[in-house]
Amino acid sequence: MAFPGVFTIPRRTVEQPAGEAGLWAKMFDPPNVSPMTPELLVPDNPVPEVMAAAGLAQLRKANTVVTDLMHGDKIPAWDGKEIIYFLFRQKGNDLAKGTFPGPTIRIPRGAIFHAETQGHGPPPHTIHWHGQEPTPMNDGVGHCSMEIGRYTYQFQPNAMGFYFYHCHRNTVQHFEFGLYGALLIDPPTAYFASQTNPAIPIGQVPSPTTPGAFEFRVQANTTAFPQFPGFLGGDITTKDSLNMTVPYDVEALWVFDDRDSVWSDFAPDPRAFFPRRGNNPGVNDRWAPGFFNDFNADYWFVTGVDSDPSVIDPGAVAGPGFMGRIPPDLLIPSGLNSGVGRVIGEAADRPELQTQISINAPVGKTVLVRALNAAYDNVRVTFPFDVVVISWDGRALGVPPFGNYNRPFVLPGGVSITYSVARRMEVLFRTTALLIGTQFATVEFIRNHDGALLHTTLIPITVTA
Ligand SMILES: [Cu+2]
Repeated sequence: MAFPGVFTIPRRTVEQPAGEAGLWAKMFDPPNVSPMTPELLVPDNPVPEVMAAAGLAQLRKANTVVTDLMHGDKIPAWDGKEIIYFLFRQKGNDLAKGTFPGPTIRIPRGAIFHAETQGHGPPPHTIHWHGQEPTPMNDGVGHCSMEIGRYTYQFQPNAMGFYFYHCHRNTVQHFEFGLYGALLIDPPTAYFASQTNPAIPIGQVPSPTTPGAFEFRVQANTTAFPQFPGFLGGDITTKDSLNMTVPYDVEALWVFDDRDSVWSDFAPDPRAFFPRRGNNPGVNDRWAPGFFNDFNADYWFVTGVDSDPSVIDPGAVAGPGFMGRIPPDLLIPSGLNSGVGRVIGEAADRPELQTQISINAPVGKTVLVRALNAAYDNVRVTFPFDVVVISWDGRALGVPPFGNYNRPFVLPGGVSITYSVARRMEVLFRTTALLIGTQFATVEFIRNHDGALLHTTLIPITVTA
């Protein structure tokens, strides 16, 4: 399809210095200085009585991450193909070049959060905190906030939930190249547990039902689903309350992604084909099909792990038409499961406290699956048994202040749910003896413009006696 070209946007591609030519296409009006960080708020906990009780009233920087925004790192895919990534590298991250996806950041609701960032431009980068409500300068939207150099983002999350952070400069490319990570807003008392006992993982809260115990809790209204023990209902309008939360035993993070290796191949030298026609880049050029204006996924991932089709079909090659599978028993290392502080001490060696990708749980556990679509295309997710959808797009269903307008629901086994890029879904299920064995959740990647099924990946769910 040809566009008439009458609706051009008056913008320019900026020439770059020798040696940086064409670094990452579409770099309009790049900044050359970093803005001053506005007046810093103390990264502190808004529950002073809790802090005082813990002897932590003077604690500082507890809710701060230090992160680099990297670009140009190569990671081989399942068949050895080297794909270029943009990556977050957090201080304390064992992997020197950063990780794909970025480390999960957990923040207690209401805590003032700081991200001390350093860009390594060009190209410029930002961090957008999707689903949060920072001030405009801290919102991380390209041209409207920090883009380059050093900057300290700060915000105070007001609602528990499942969010994510990503670069919002040249978003389609930078997000697509992997510059994103999960952002979990835990119950407000999560801070108390992790700061009073380093053996307690970030995110756990003092149990409201079992004195002296600590547990993970997620906001959910499971009034209609008594299979999940420990639910605390009631009025959640009271700040810092654990009402309308339920404990979970196992946490899994599924991040669906796809890559077009042609985009990767041309990223370092987009001028090899840009512009194809015209003489005024960004104004009268006509992009040739098959490059940055035309996304054709040929590699697929779940939480950074290859959906490897060769384990099913040894003759598989990269591209649509093959089914892949991720390995069983995959854990996200604890060091990447908390951007705010680390799981240290004995907790770091306890796999049951770490976030899973493929699921492995004994009978009698509550399993929470957080599933983000970070792919360019839509995904269609199907569980092999009934699950309860407790949140959509990051916020719990059926809880105040909008609980009258929605509610959690059962997604029956074998029935699929489809969602588009940036959307999140959280489900709960309880492991019973009927589920013993290994089953698979299926995730189908659906091409946006025509609904074609491009790739199916299988995620193992193992339940043991
Ligand atoms: Cu970026």
